[in-house]
Amino acid sequence: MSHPADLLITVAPTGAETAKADAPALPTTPEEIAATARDCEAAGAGMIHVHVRDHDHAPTLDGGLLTEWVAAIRESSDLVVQLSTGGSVHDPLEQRLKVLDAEPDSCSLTMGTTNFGDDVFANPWPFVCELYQLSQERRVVPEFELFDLGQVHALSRLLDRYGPPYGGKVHCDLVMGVPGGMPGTADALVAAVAMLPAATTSWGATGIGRTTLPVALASLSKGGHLRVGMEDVLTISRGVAVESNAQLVERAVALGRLAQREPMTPAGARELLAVRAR
Ligand code: KMH
Ligand code: ZN
Repeated sequence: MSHPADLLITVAPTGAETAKADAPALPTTPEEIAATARDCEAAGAGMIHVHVRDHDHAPTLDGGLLTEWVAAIRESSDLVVQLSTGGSVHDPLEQRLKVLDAEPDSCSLTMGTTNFGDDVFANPWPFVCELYQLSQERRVVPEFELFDLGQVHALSRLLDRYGPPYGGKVHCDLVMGVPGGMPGTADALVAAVAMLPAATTSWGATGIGRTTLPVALASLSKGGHLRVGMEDVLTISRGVAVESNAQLVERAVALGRLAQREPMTPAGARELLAVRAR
């Protein structure tokens, strides 16, 4: 029996937190990200959430490298390209606004400041408002990253004040299990989903580290989408390192099929999110 392709799987392959030396499978060059995009699309991903690395494998927001990575992904895959505007906890706000110059299809947009382990992931309200208006102006579809319930509520305020995003769809991603944010539990996910603005058209979730499976299963149970990838988890089971991002996508596809959900193609993802035609 076939089921409609109604599950968006987003792969977040790199992040800004893990060192290449600690996880050699982490894609940190244009060639590696291109191969990752190709393999993850073949495995069932529809969108890629991208943090760029420099020639020393360190996180960067360098405009030239961002443009190069976006082009490399578009050459090897049809994935919806979402650039991170979160960057690393050390990136200045002005530089994070410049990410949109690289003309991604989508950008992440975190709805508030969060303690992030021993660091602070800064997203002051004026910055959130400026980035949101910039995304509307540049016709880039935001994905609202929600690390706690206060941020879910802040999204309602943002939409009330500035209207709908470019394209008219409101897509949210619950980022759970960050030390400092909401826990990666089914109870927290249910509470967050209950508070999503009425204008929400789609949402997904990801659980960091050991919360990855509980959050994925809870998201599927509530009809949500999935984000997976080495930005969020580095082990496939206790003590066993992830071999590749595609391996995590394959597991997400298998979980989805148990819930009778089929992965969307990138074309399906473009329609779901109403990204600008290129
Ligand atoms: N690296 C984190 C500090 C995003 O991509 O927008 C922020 C983050 C969220 O990963
Ligand atoms: Zn990210």
